[in-house]
Amino acid sequence: MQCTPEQIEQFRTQGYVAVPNFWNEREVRAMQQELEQLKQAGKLRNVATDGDGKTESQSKVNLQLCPMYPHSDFFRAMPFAPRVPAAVSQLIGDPVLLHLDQVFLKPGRNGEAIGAGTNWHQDNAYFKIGDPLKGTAMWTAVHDATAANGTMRVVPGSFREEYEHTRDPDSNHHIRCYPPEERAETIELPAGGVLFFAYGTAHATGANTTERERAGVALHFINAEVNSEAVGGFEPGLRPYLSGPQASGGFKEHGVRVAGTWNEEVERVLDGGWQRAVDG
Ligand SMILES: O=C(O)CCC(=O)C(=O)O
Repeated sequence: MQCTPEQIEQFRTQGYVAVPNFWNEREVRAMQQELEQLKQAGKLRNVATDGDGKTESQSKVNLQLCPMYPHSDFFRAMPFAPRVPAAVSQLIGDPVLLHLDQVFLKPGRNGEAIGAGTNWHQDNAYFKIGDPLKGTAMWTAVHDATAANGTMRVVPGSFREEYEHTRDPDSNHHIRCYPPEERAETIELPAGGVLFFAYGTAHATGANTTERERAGVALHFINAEVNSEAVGGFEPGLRPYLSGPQASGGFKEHGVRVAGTWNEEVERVLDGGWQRAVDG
């Protein structure tokens, strides 16, 4: 996987770049199957609240699992798929570390209940690195992501600005900001497409107004230069090096070699082997 010079330029000047067809059809199907198993195992929690930041909403549902890797060997392997560090290192430079993994799933409309979006924020309001282009999220559309089902919106160039964040009353733990929404772009992506956006890029997702669920897997990466500054995410010793001389294929951080297992994991999940991956 190589980003084109135009894609790299867009990331550096606008703070985001969309790459359709990043994952193939088998990989997408395996993601959907593994998520279904995690959902059925009760691992995803509704983080949407009724406007007080505390009371779990019965009418809005924003299901989140963070982190994912302790619950799924499949999702643990995803950032080690060779095209991931290859693309990320072109955007933020080597060495690349995985900083956090999580999933947000918005169920389809079900009676009164609706899949809820995640309000505007800059990831750097959590992570606080000095150069907001030295960290990037890689958001994978696990299902086709459209305006109607609340796909990602971003404010181009917003990594140059720092917005004030306050507690998000619609979530039990998030913070939010109020960026200039009139500048926002809506990023529609077919399933398997990814959106890279820098830690400083203001972004939000909307409500899912369709009948079908929609999920996004968000992997966050930093350049090793900012490892000691970055707060939140995995504890520093548990942030796997994915490139550079300290990369051990996950052995140092996970105690097992994870690099090289992605294709096997995809086939295992497609064969119905989820029981070995989901704990508890
Ligand atoms: O998928 C979503 O709803 C939000 C994802 C997100 O905001 C993030 O990864 O920072």
